[in-house]
Amino acid sequence: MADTLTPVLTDTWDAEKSWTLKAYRGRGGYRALDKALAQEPDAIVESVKASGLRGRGGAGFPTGMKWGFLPPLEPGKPRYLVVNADESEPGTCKDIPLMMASPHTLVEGVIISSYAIKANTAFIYIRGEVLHVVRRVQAAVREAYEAGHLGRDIHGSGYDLEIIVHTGAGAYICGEETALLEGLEGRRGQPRLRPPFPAVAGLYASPTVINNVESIASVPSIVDNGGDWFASMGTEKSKGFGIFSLSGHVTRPGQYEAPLGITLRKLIELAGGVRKGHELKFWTPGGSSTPLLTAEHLDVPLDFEGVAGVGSMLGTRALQIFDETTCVVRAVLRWTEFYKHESCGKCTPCREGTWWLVQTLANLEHGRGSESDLDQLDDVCDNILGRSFCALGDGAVSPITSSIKYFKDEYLAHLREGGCPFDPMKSTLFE
Ligand code: L3W
Ligand code: SF4
Repeated sequence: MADTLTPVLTDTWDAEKSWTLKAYRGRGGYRALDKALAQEPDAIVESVKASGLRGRGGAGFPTGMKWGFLPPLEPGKPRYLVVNADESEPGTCKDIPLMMASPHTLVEGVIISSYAIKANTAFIYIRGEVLHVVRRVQAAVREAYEAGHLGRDIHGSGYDLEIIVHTGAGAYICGEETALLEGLEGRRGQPRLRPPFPAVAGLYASPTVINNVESIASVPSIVDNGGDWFASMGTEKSKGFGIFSLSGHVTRPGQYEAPLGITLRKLIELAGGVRKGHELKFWTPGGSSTPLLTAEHLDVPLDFEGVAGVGSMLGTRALQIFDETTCVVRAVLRWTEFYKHESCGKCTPCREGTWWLVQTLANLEHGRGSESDLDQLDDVCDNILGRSFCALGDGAVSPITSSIKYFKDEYLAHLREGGCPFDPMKSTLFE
């Protein structure tokens, strides 16, 4: 059982000026790039396949396999690499700290990955609100150009690469890969029909690999240490390490990098425990789009299979911890308001359904509920789940259906007591 931290990506986050090229080189940065450029691109794809790395953006799709889906090179059809740095899943806080503390890990990952998939242009799509992150990544890209790590004839290898840092306009849906591509092409961010998947027809209808920041940032360590090294950590089908972001009612919230398969019990222990005098009530394994779990799931291995086995998803490893002072209906209402606001409006079940979900939950929370509300929640969730155009709709119903599964009594108490039975003065969560 994995029970220790494995700081690889987070190792030097606390070092002085960790984000500079000088600091990055001082700890061996851009060494992996030399190793990569000395190999054939396909050999790097094989190493990434051998590592077992699975996408760190939520879905866990095998990275090497995704790279392998690219069709053969064709004249006039460039290949692109796009980094999804649109982190905005509620509770997810790993890509932004990574880009702030160690942007060159991402830049080096982009260069190696672009070389591996034979792309000469790469985009880093960062959500527009985090201007400090945009500036930090832009500065790292500039430094990399000046040092000859980017541009023409990188390290004398004959390989050319341009990186373009693009800022989004702050829509959660642009984290969905095809909506992101629409945004990059200058259109309104709404999902496209898949297939074709981006690997076949992505940016400007060309073959495109889209990966999450953490996935791409993991590539230099794989090239430097070998695919077997990465695969020696984690579990049978969920290899390697990942950044778990703990937030909410723990003593020391923050990012904890550990092998996949570690348990929440262990992570909470490493984070100094649930805040003093309180106990765990519920938590999300991978942000609010993944069904809630409870204290009975403290020993579930946090890998793709373990979490799926108890009816949830590992997602982005955004562990939001809630103690017994939290009203589950209120927390779920807050998340549902987010989904309603972020629904792109393209399909009816999500656009209309999230509106109805907010109304019904708000009625329950604020003492306007009626006996039919639970059935109505059930019915609307049923009409969204599996009937929406993209994963946002499915994600929106996850906190509702799972909270009713584990905390139906609390919903009924809202009806019985004519509103929220929790004393808001005791809860610090929503201050
Ligand atoms: C080629 C095929 N490529 C699949 C590729 C596909 C994509 C990747 C995964 O949603 C989840 C979502 C959120 N040929 C392919 C193929 N691919 N089959 O593999 O695809 P998919 O459809 O499984 O997932 P997705 O659309 O990438 C991601 C959940 O993650 N999530 C994350 C949210 C985070 C944010 C954020 O912070 N911005 O949105 C949390 O749980 O709900 O279920 O690349 O092209 N045959
Ligand atoms: Fe847009 Fe929601 Fe439909 Fe996705 S599910 S396409 S976000 S309306």
